[in-house]
Amino acid sequence: MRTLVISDLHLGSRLRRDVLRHRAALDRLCHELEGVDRLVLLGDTVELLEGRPRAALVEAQPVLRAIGEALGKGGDVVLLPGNHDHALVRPWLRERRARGEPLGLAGRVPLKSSPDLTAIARWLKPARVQVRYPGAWLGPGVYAHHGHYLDRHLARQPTLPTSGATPEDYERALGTSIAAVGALMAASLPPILGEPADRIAGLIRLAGIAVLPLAASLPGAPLLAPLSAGVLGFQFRRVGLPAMAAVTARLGVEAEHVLFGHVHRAGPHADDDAYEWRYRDARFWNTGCWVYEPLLLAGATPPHPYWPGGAMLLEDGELTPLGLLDDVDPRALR
Ligand SMILES: [Mn+2]
Repeated sequence: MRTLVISDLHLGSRLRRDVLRHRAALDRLCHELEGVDRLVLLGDTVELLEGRPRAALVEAQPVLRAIGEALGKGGDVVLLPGNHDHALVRPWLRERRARGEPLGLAGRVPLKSSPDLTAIARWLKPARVQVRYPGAWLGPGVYAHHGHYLDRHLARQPTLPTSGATPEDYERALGTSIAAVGALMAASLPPILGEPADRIAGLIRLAGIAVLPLAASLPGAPLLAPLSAGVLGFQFRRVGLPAMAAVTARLGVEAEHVLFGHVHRAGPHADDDAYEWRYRDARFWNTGCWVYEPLLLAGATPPHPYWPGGAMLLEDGELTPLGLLDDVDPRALR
């Protein structure tokens, strides 16, 4: 069985950074899906956080239809919401909380638990869709999670228990700190690189993990230096990977491989120290994203950890990182 894992499509992005709206990128993905049995959409599939969820869903629809068709009748989709499409599982989370049912590591979310979830599953036909939250086991010892829980370790909120934690602990106030930091920066910083403030806020949101530790020492500090791929990469290694390791340890995830997205940085990359991508017996893998972010990619050529089109192939328990858009003309991606 061949499983392809992709993350952070951000379909319906207001600034049109989602590369799958472009034919060349969508064709490349669909071509790959023809040889795939199961597609895992590892969170932030639809951009519902930018205040225009209806428009985002309208723009996502043709992309999801194409994906479903490429997978075909025998194909499976495992959809895991992240922080940008968290609204898809919120009604289900509320109901569980009201009933006092614990969330667990890989709950199965009924497709009918929200109208948008029902619609997304319909668009992905004829592929079969299941929704899991907050994570999913993709095979023995292979755990996948969007990765947004790691934000809680960066926000330095003293609300997590000191040892051990449940998904409920992570769900509490999820995302509010990140949103607050983004708004603060957008409001307090002058435009840089000729980019409007909301562009910067968007970038901060997507790279929130890397900027947060710096944000703590702001406000007013120049953002120009932090917003480069090199510094983001450094921040990610210094704080992002340990934070993801902390999440899996606190939740008691016993996996040989942990896949996540969220931070948009594929890895381990050729230049990365593989040792840093391990914690105890687990290896960590980041799928990368499907967003073209000019501020991070100025002058860059693939392979590059922030280049869109990252994917992980899982087959016979082996994981292989792929850069599906590395050979596509960059002009067709923006
Ligand atoms: Mn995310």
